[in-house]
Amino acid sequence: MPRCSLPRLYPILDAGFLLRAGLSIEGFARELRRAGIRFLQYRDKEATDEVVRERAALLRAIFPPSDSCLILNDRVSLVSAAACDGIHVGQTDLSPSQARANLGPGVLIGVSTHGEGQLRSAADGPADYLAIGPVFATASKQDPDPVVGLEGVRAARAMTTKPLVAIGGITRSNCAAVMQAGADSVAVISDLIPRPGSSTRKLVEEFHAALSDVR
Ligand code: TZP
Ligand code: MG
Repeated sequence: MPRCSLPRLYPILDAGFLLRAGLSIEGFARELRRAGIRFLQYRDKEATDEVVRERAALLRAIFPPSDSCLILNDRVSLVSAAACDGIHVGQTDLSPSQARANLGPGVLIGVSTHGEGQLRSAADGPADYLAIGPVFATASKQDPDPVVGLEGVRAARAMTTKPLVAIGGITRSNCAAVMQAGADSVAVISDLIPRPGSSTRKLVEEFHAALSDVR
């Protein structure tokens, strides 16, 4: 059994997104930690395996296994070397079954799905949580699938009892509606990025306030 359980707010640190915005990976990670985050996905589409290992080591130092969970995106082969607690795979990565076979029972496995067919097959597999999205339009993913809307979240909820993560265009304003539609957790990239007048810490607090009213 994986030791990590899913929080309501599931931040994703997207290295490419941060660097394009002129922000430091370390600075953003430290700010998330100061805001109380203890469960983080590290997503890095463009970096080499070597750079991913280095950045994962930095994140692991900020989010140590003693109190935090670090989930790696895509790269099943790096989970052990990067000392991560889990892996998040997409439809074009290794399957959850292959990931489970390679990584064993203690590693948390999440899988992205983009509609009913994908969700149904993932629901029968060994993933610990299922992600559904994009719920709303997103600029954070290249070539995103069509949006599934709140209706897609409701349909996904009806198809599985596994923990359900909603992703794509989720903000402080719409996260409560997404949870009410049946999500257990909301995964967020852009609405946690600091901007003039709002630090990541404040954004996390606002998410928590919005999520505390739900169910
Ligand atoms: N998968 C589906 S949408 C998405 C991913 C990785 C991007 C989510 O980013 P944002 O900025 O929270 O919309
Ligand atoms: Mg992927």
